[in-house]
Amino acid sequence: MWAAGGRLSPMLAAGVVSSCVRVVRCNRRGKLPAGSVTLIPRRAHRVTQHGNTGKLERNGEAKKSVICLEGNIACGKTTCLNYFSETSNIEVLTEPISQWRNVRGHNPLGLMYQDPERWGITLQTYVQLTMLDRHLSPISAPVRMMERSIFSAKYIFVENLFRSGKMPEVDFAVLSEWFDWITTNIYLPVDLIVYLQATPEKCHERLKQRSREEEKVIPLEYLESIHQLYEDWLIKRTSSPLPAPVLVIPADHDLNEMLHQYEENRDKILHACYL
Ligand code: TTP
Ligand code: MG
Repeated sequence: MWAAGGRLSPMLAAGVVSSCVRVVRCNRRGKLPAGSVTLIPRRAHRVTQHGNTGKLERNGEAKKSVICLEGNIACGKTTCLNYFSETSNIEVLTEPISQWRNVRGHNPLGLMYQDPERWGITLQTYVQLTMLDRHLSPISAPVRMMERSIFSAKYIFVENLFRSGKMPEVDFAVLSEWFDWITTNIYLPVDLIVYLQATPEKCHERLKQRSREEEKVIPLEYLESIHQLYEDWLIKRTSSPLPAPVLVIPADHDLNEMLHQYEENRDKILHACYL
């Protein structure tokens, strides 16, 4: 499932220089600390090579399952996460969107929607960092459910900006280099992808209802492109590699029916984690 890495220096492989590996941590309010990085205590999160893949991973943690919740903008990911957050033994991680709207007083999300050619790289670089931070943060329950992943940020949003001619080739190349380095050298396990499959029309309707300021400029065509990329990735499987098996849940239904579906799929979701 994962490409073998094996690019570590002998010293890193032996864990000798593990204290040099820094991981940016969120503070309690979920914000990246301004101007600083925190060194994860060596004993708690020593970085070693993963036995099968040769990638960097934290050790000292029992095997935990990671589920990534995927789907178009406003398809209902947060609602689904909120539902499962009431289940014991599941840790829920919502998307770091507040960080994308406010990094040291700047709003890269808003800037990107105003001028994607200029600010797409800025937003997507920061999305990639914050998603990596999410993937690497210590897991506090046997099962983690997280909103999106570093994979969809790249395979869907970066890809969409590039394909639609809104991201210069050089920006795409630099982001791709970063992404490839991260996924080659760092072990980011995902056990299951839950795909909330909604029509672009339904997402557009929900988007207008919730009325997030930055998103008021999003036309239906944008959601159609994102939808197509998701379908190619998770259903047709013709585009980017899949990091995990996929469970598809139709997501056009009203809230009550969606909650019912989540309940019906509860075992599949939890069981699939132990595959
Ligand atoms: P979503 O990840 O779709 O989150 P959401 O809360 O809107 O979805 P849901 O209602 O299903 O919970 O997107 C948040 C915003 O961030 C949206 O405007 C799309 C944008 N975005 C990017 O521009 N680039 C990215 O890489 C990602 C992940 C999101
Ligand atoms: Mg959300």
